[in-house]
Amino acid sequence: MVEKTDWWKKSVIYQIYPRSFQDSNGDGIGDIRGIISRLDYLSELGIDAIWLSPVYQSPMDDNGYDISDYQVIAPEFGTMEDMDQLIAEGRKRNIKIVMDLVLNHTSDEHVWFQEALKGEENPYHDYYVWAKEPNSLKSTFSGSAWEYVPHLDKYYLHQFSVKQPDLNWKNPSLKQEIWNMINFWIEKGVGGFRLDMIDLIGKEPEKLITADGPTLHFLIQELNENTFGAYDLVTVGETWSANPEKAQLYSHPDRNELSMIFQFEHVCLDQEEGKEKWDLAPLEPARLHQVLSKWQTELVGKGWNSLFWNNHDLPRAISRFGDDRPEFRELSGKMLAIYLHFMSGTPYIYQGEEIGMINTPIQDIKEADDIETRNMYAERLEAGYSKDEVLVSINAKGRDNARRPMQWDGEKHAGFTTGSPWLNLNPSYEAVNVQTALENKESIFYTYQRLIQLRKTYSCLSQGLYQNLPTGNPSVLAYRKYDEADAFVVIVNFTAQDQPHSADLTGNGELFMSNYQELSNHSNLLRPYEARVYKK
Ligand code: TEU
Ligand code: CA
Repeated sequence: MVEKTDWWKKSVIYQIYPRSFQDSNGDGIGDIRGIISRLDYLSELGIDAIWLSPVYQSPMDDNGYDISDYQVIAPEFGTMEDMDQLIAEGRKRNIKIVMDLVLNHTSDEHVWFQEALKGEENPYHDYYVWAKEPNSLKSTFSGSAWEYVPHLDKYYLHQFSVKQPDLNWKNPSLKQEIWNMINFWIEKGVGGFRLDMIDLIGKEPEKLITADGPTLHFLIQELNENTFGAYDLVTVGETWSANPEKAQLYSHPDRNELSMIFQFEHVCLDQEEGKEKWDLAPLEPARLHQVLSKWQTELVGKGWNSLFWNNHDLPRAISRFGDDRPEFRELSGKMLAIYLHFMSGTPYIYQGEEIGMINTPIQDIKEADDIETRNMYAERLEAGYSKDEVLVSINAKGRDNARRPMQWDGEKHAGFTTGSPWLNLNPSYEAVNVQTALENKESIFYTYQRLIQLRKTYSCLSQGLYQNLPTGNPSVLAYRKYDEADAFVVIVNFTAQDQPHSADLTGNGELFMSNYQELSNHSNLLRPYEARVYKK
């Protein structure tokens, strides 16, 4: 048993979507050698680990979240030697590589599923979930969660695309093969794992149970015991169904399950209650603050938070929570960073968030790549929605918004590729790119760089206590963060207008950080998207 240092409690983790980060061979698709070429940039930003979205062999039906071989690198991303070099080059820069594990399902092109199709007597048949008749379970990617196989006269379960058959975690041989695969990656020297849709592996579909099945935590403890539990690794579970009570079950250190989870309550507030993310509703800043405050107070000493605005499935934070008009893009981007990064937990930065990349509206579904978007579009048109209505939803919440190639400089294709990019770039790249950001000391990049540095200087940021502060104005959000050594007050304006707030929130501290260069002499009025941090 290796000594646990909990290094990840003081770390900031950067997520890379490999297809869109940096192409190195001109085929228009990002790859591992491209990532290696950008490690010095990530080192300058100051991050401690990279969460690498899947790079395994895949038919790319869901851009790699449909794995056909967990121990082979997809040729469009490179080779296993490239992967070994990424781990080694990362280590030289104190950057760990956190692999993305998709354990709820495989690709239908995985050899296990190809064997399973051969018949019930095949030893791999019950690696998957079969039924004589479908029930009412729906796929996240539209339609039924059951697909009929004529020559077997039965259905298999797929909670995602038809090409992503669900694995059967009741099968001991399947579990052993998964454990062996994870240990293969641990032996390679990775820094940890992100576990895709891990709250689904205890599924009991015949009872219409998908998330939070009765065996879920037993399966995760068993997984921990047979793989990463003996090492000083970070593990983060993707759990859309989590609330703070469940989060304690996953992340309380005494339970030997995971380091932390991604909860998604704060990114489900700008949709109609009980409906889908596509059914848009205005976000109320006070509601967002109430949710994040709850997560800050209910895990203290009982588990660990992750902190994020973005990932490869979510729209760009500035477009969603801030304001992507040119006059407010940088201001609101810095405000969002400051508001989130003084909170307790492990922050995650999604590629391009640190330079303020924004959403990329489309005018026609032909411009969309993502299977979730394309399936929803067809389903909603079938249900009578107009094209315009559905495109409004896609432009607000579609996953392609996060997958537009990284903007490195103002040259052709923003330096992402010398070929033709697999997905068109956001047109803002001539002004919004890494090179411009590095040259401008007032850019969002340097706000993130400073916040990452502050996390290492003041343990109050990563694990101090949190106290919500009423401001007398629902558009002004504030909290106090403190420990025995330091105390900070963070106060932000979530709107494009001046906003007054109740006097003396600052506990007569000194102004420590702001997203405005010129200081205001109003102690109880915030300018548009103004963020201020006071320190006592
Ligand atoms: O995501 C699970 C998931 O449900 C979201 O992707 C979904 O798109 C939701 O509507 C949020 O936008 C994980 C991966 O992150 C995602 O990329 C995969 O497509 C999915 O699982 C299947 O592996
Ligand atoms: Ca490439």
